[in-house]
Amino acid sequence: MRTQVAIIGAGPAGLLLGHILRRARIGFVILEQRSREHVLGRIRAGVLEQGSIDILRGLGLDADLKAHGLTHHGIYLQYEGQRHHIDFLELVGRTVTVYGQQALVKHLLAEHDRLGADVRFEVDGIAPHDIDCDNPFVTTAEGERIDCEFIVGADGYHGVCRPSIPGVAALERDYPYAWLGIRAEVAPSTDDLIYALHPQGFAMHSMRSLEVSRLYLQVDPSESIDEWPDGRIWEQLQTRLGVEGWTLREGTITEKSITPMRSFVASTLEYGRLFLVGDAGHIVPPTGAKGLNSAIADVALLGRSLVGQYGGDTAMLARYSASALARQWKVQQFSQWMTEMLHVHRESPDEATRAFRYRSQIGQLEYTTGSRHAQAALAEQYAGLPF
Ligand code: FAS
Ligand code: PHB
Repeated sequence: MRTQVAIIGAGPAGLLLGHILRRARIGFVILEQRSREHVLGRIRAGVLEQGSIDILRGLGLDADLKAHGLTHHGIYLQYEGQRHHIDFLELVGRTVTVYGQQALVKHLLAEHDRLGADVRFEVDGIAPHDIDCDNPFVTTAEGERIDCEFIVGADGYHGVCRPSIPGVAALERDYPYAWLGIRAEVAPSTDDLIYALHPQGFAMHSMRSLEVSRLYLQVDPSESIDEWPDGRIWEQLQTRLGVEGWTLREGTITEKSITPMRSFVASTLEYGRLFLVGDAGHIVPPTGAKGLNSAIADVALLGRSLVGQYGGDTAMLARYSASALARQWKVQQFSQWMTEMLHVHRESPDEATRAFRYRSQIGQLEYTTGSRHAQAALAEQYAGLPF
């Protein structure tokens, strides 16, 4: 088989890139190792920046988003029993939209199906070859060979593409905590998302619709979900999110899982005719709601660059990795800042250090919620830097 672009991975990055290429009449195939059901079943990100929505709207892919997305004007920062609203619309004139990654992937895939795209699931042993030549190709465990002109690694952190880049390095750090996330069949108890620092740990109240809540608790990375029966989860959420005069409604938990936290950036997002997008190239802790949005930003840039390349303008593609990484490091520092400000740091060896760290975080939150300049800086980054 021959195509122009072979996309490895059918997550949001791979599926969105396929839509951009189709509009420019550039041939592509999407190769996914997991089943369609697995890809559609993953519950992950929940917030889209305005820039991401503009990309989807420009591609005519926002029908479901318009019907089910929830526009939010800001977030709440909570500490020491106080809840402060950061009003993005008032501060920087932008909003964010709560819209689950699961719904986005479902819509992107349904559109590919409707338009007859070549998206293949349960493809084993996918391997890129000759990525530093003009005619790279991909092989599969079943012995198929797909000749192409470009290969795009949209295969996530554990994918096969990044390791195919000779000498690629990783700048990364782990965090001494993880997130326990639940999906509950209960109406949200808040209008905007609540990010709370509490002595017992971080907690967040998000949502997926006006009937479904999404909530998170900071836990130790070594903990197992079996140690967290539903009653203990709700008890901790009540403790960490509770403020006077407010009630957290509880409901049936339909999904719960623990996700470790890391920050990771590859030293390059390209090698020869192989390009990386999304989690294949970088990972952020979810505190800043940047993982999915960074993937969309990469795809918007690479998509435009490939369209330019086929139109004779080679300059954008030549700059793709440098441009995408420059934006990504701004996102990395924001995600790290939000994460370290809002989580309890138990890794410090002695109580005095832990107490100092916690009290300085309260100072950070008091400054941020008390300064219009600090709030505007948070709003500008949370609502999304320009693509
Ligand atoms: P993805 O990982 O989504 O997709 C990669 C695809 O490639 C997968 O379908 C995988 O099966 C496939 N693949 C892998 N190896 C392959 C191979 N060798 N051959 C073929 N296919 C291969 N972000 C937020 O903003 N907020 C959150 O709350 C949040 N929560 C998260 C929770 C979890 C458990 C995880 C893992 C991530 C979370 N993220 C969150 C980040 C997440 O949303 C990612 O940023 C987003 O999925 C990135 O999309 P992709 O780059 O497409 O990668
Ligand atoms: C979510 O709704 O899943 C979500 C929202 C904001 C975050 C992380 C996750 O920062």
